[in-house]
Amino acid sequence: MRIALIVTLLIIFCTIPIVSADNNTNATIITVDSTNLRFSPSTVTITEGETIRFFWDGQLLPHNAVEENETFDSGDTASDQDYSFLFTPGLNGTFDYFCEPHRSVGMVGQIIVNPLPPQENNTTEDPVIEEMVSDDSFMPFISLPSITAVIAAAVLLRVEEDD
Ligand SMILES: [Cu+2]
Repeated sequence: MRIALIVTLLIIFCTIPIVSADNNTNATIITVDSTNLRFSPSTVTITEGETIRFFWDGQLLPHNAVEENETFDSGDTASDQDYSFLFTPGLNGTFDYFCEPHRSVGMVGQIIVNPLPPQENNTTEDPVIEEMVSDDSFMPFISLPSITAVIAAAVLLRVEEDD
């Protein structure tokens, strides 16, 4: 029965969907380039519902990122920065931002936020919807046959041992 137990555990581990890390990798990162006085990339295009992450560390000069109309503001200048801003659905357009101490030397950037594509009834054109649908179908598709297989394997092994 030890083999059946190992097989069972392996199959259970293999069928656990790996989704936990996905949420944090969705952000578009803006950092500071090697000249120390430019955002990199200085222009990004995203879709509403996505996150921008201002991230840099160990910078020679302290920086921040402030939007022209105060849509976002990373706060005080810092050599180590990790500031995220979510463009919630409905918040779209062109957002110009700058680094306060270095704006005059051209440390500015632009974020273009496209509106979400129009939602049509029951179509899977939207990648977000497609992703959710495939996630939902993933579990029943994989787990039902595998559980059946595990039970079958356990029964077969037990029968063999009894012989
Ligand atoms: Cu700066």
